[in-house]
Amino acid sequence: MSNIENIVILTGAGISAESGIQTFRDAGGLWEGHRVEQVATPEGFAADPVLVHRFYNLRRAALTTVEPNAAHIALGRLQNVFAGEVTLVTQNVDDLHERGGASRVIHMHGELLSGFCAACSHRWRQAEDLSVETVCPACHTVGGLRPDIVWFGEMPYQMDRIERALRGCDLFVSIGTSGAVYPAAGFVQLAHAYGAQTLELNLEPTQGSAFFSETRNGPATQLVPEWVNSILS
Ligand code: BJW
Repeated sequence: MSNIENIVILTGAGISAESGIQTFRDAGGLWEGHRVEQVATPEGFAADPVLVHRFYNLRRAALTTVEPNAAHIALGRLQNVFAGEVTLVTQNVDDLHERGGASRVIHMHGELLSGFCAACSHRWRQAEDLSVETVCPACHTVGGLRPDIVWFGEMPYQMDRIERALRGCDLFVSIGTSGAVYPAAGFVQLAHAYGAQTLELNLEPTQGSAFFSETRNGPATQLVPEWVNSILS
């Protein structure tokens, strides 16, 4: 893979699986016993904000029990050492890329460690539990706060920036994502249409595998460091 200057990397739940965070599709459609519609839609939050806050509070607290793995660390190293540009886009809401050394991460589906005020659109770092009684640190509204997570039916973050990066990349790499959720699932076709090489690194074939020019199957902690070494050698 010579003459590569601009790389876009998309990661999904599979990259954090070996750190001990359960992937979505492997959870059998239930997250901690809840249906997706209950905990990952604006309608579910409106119907039962106490339950949804409890669900995300548990997942936020669980971040303190997990560590970045060799795949996160390899991507952090790539972003810091590679002579060209590495745009790292993740669908994950954990902070393992940052703790693995990555300095510029686009969290297109939001972050567990962020709070969002629906009343004034203020965002802030939120390491503690949120509740229906939490007060917005900016506008002091009570009850308008929500986890800073992109739920189904909502627009993912930084789509303009991601599309610009896809348009200008020579190589698009998808790591540990099933390709079941859009718009991320469509990035490979966009990158291909703009002339990029495309590579999928995943435990097993996915429904999007046919769109990639090359697919490698295996655990991320093995495939990602191998691939990063080949790029940096
Ligand atoms: C390993 C491994 C190891 C395991 N090593 N690999 C009909 C058709 C098309 C689209 C739609 C439709 N109906 C509705 C839509 C749109 C909808 C959508 O895509 N729905 C699908 C279900 C069909 N999308 C949206 O609503 C999005 N917004 C939107 O489209 O806005 C309009 C728009 C239009 C045009 C442009 C832009 C926007 C918003 C999507 C929000 C997704 N949110 C979630 C939940 C976040 C909350 C939370 O975390 O609690 O984000 S859903 C969930 O899925 C989460 C993930 O980020 C996302 C992707 O999952 P991911 O990461 O791929 O995980 P898995 O579990 O699916 O896969 C893991 C993979 O890893 C597997 O392949 C394993 O094999 C592999 N693996 N161990 C390597 N060790």
